[in-house]
Amino acid sequence: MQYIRLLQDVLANGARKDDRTGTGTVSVFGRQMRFDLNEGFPLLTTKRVPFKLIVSELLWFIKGDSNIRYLLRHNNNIWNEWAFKKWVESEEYAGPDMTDFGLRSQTDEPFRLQYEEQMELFKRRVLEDDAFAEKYGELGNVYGKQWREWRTTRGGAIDQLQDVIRTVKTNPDSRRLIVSAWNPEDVPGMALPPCHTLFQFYVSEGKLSCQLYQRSGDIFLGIPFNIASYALLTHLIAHECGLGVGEFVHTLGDAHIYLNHMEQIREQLSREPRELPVLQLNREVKSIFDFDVKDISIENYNPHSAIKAPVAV
Ligand code: THF
Repeated sequence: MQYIRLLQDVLANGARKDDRTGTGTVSVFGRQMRFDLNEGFPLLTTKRVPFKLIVSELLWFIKGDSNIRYLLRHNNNIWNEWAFKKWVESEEYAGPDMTDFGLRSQTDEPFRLQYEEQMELFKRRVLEDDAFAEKYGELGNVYGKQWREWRTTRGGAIDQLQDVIRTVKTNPDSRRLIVSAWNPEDVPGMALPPCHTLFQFYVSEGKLSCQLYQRSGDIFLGIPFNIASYALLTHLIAHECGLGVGEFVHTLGDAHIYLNHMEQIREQLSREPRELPVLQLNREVKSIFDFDVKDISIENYNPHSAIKAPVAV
């Protein structure tokens, strides 16, 4: 319901705004959703959201990995475009011109076939060729790196995630339970500076809450993933720390609907939300760093059907 209200809000109050990707958006600034994690797991029911992809992406962040090879091994393709972009813009790439592949593949059918062929070749090479994967599967200092291995000016590294978990255990009343992915020194060299920039934990009456500040949110594709991902992270950390779960508070900066998602949004608005699913964790696993995709599942998830939409690159 909160998500549906956000959609209605943006349609009613949003302004036309152009963006980096050339797609165009309708956007509002500064919104907040709150999800009580005790009322069920916040996975959208007005369209099917691929929960497995959310799990493998989050475990990839938690491992501190920033190479798409891990995602590809889990049949997760949501970060491919970013690595592919670096590859086709490199000196070594000798295939057909892929300039603006994101936009062109939506309108130019012969180009789309070429693009898909090049993307398949790229994926296969990342999976099979170690040296290639190291060079072109790597997204750089994205979430995983900043969470687990923030580089300091003295040449060391900070494991923000490990530190925050330790502090939740030892000093739960702390008001400094923060992980920042926004590293101003790295931002100019990043393909995609972090959208979820900073999150904070809060412990009260034995329950762990989390608030995320997201600077930019793609409401149709990204936000459903982001809500579920941070809700899952909160559950995992609460589990390790022996706490219950409280709320996930989602604060948004530029919250936008891409113009080529409007039809999909209208379809979604015509649907009735259903009962929320329930998260199941393998209780045998104690540390969040030891979870595997098979240890995390969702039950009683009976959503409306999936709705396809192109991702803006
Ligand atoms: N770029 C844009 N334009 N939107 C985003 O949401 C976004 N992300 C990440 C990085 N750049 C972004 C990538 N996250 C999908 C979901 C999350 C993504 C990227 C893509 C997506 O296409 N989801 C489909 C299913 C995909 C599938 O089955 O393979 C869906 O229907 O949900 C924000 O973090």
